[in-house]
Amino acid sequence: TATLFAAGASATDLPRLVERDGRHALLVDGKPFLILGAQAHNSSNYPAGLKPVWDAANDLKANTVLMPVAWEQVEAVEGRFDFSFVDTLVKQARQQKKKLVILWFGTWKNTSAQYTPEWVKLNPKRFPAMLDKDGKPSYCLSPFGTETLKADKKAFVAFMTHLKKIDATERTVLMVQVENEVGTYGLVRDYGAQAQAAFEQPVPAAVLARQKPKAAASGTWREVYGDYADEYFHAWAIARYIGDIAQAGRAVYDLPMYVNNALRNPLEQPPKPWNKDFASGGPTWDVIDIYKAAAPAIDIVSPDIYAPESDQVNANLRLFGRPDNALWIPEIGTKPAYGRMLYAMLGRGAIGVSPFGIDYFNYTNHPLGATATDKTLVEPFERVYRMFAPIQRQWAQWAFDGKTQGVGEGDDRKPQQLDFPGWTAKLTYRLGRFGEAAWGGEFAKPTPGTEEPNGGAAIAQIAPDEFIIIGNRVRVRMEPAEGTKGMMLRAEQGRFDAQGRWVMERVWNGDQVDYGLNLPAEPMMLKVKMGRPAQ
Ligand code: N0T
Repeated sequence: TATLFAAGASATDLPRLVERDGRHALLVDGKPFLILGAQAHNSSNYPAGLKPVWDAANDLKANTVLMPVAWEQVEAVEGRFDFSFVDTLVKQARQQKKKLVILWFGTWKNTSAQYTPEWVKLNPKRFPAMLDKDGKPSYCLSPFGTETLKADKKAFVAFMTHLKKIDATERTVLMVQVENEVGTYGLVRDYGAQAQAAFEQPVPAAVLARQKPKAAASGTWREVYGDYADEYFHAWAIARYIGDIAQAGRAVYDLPMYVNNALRNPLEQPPKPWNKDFASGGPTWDVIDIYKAAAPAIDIVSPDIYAPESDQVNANLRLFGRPDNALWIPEIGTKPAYGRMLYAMLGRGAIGVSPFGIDYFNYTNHPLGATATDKTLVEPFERVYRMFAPIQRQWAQWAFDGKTQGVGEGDDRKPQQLDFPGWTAKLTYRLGRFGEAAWGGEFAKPTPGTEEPNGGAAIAQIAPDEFIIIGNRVRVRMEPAEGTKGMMLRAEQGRFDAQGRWVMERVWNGDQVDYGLNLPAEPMMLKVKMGRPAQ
């Protein structure tokens, strides 16, 4: 793999996404990069809002900050652009040694028009809303508003042009999110004249080729997709709109671009037709193919995870991480329960993750996130970031090579298993030093501190018989794959130094390895050597 990125890669190469064997990497300076992100609160996109963001991001040990830039802020007066905040943001990010992901809050922010400039808000004739069946305007701007599209695109292109001007040599900005959590609540699609006319047209071939027809192989949206026609059509209309904006921006400055999604329930299988239960037309997992077909300039459809139940989180990781869609989690709630799920995300080869509201601004989005606005806010995430930060590039490379896996403790507290070529990792939770329930008394009781699930591990197979294990509050037992013989030979606790060399701090044996590797409350990094007896 050393040669893979050698050709032509230099420090000023554009960040870009690559795929190999169904796995993904974000290449920065030609090498895989792991985004250990921190997303600011929504209204922190002003110079005075930045310090509490840097402070929190630094406490978290994040390498990247996700920050909105709003249409209302850069084009308050039509045609007059002001990118002074972008200048301040990029300059301070460099001082703070942080990369940036910029979120373009334009036509839609959580589906609404609240971030559009006043001249857009006050001119519904020129910038029309979606209409319901009775012709009543919705709160949501229509994806068929040709003037809206033109105006948003013009502002976005101006923004990307500016970004190129200030960042083409340093590349502080890694990616751009186009709009935020799009779709429409309460209305399945636009019933305006233009929308209706398009709805009655045949489904475009590009969509047919990707999104499996349900009723007929071709025809109108209703004919092909039956009860799903309205929401699929709306997804197509919005995706096309965003894809158009993204494409125009990339023509100027070709950064990776993505959309984020306020999720539908991933456990509803098969997904039922829309019933006001999520934002119709948003990039939910079941319409990823429509987004791919209608918005080829969008690289990734990504989940914003605000349901902390482990089966919800795992289902979303499975549904959004695909050979044609890199796993990238631009938002997770800051409730401590999400902390352990970072092991699952990074183990599964995500290009990155970012808790939302890593910001000491005096505001909390509880119950989506934590109530804390001080250092305790970042602790559940810092604990894991701390372990990955020193090996971020190495981990991204291992993940891209398919060598990593990971899990967070399930809400059911049950054992889990990760299968690697030749070896199996068995993970158990809530165990004390011995975990021998049969001995009774204290032995039968779970370890204090494990009342709530808070364990997990991420494991990389760095050689056929060698593993790096990062985890906490878990017992990891490495075993030979079924039908083979083998054993653990040596477990070293340690770390990698700045040159990427392993520094052994102690050898684990005795109590620390009885019944398995007993990873304590605070995360540890172990290098484990396995072996097979001579035949
Ligand atoms: C998020 C954030 C911010 C199971 C909420 C989450 C951010 C946006 N929206 O603080 O507004 O800009 O992307 C929506 C969560 C839906 C509720 C799910 C309950």
